[in-house]
Amino acid sequence: MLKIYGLPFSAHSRKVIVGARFKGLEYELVPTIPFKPTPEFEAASPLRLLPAIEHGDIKLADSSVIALYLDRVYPDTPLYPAAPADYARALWIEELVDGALAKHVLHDLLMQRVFGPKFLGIEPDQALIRAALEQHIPARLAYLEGALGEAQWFAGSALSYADITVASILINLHYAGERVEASTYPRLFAFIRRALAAPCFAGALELEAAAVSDVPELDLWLLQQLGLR
Ligand SMILES: N[C@@H](CCC(=O)N[C@@H](CS)C(=O)NCC(=O)O)C(=O)O
Repeated sequence: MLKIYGLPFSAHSRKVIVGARFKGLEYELVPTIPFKPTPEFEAASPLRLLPAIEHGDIKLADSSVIALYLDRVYPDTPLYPAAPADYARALWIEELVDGALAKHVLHDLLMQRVFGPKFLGIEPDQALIRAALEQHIPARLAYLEGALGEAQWFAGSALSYADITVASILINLHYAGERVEASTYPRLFAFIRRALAAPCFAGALELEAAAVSDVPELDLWLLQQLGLR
């Protein structure tokens, strides 16, 4: 069975969980706190980042690497498009989110506002929060809004890991107390709702809704909007 070291409300873990559900894989989620690593987790994720997997003899870290691996092992339920241009585009969207949006959502907002004060006793860095909200995040959201255009999905004509990646980080943006407003980002606003209605996402979010109760500081507006809370 696929073992996933992660947390339901970690954006990168969710990407792997949703992919596993799309593919109909049996999986075990091993709740893992990155700064309290177990030897098993660290053996799979030497950088101590969530998520990591064990699959038979294979141990792997990094959500994108895991996604590519699972898509090769289970090709009958593809989550990367076959056409080369669409495939490359899926990889690019993942890279953009992971390399240039995720850290601003996860570190500059969620860590400063919620996890740092709650678990590590740190004071929020207001300059970091301001730069994320005024510069980094709006620039990336505007890019994604344009990249989606009139399409339903980010890469090709079906749900792919690109969509799972974008939707997943946007969930965490909402957990941090921000909104993707229909007035500013109409396509992304509709996209989130379309993506989260997919059975693989809806099922994962139902389980996640139970886990987020442990962190009442998270803003659950989006889950409430979707009827999941
Ligand atoms: N590129 C990595 C990023 C993983 C990542 O940043 N994971 C976060 C949780 S969503 C984490 O483990 N953070 C803990 C830390 O930064 O110490 C991936 O795609 O898996």
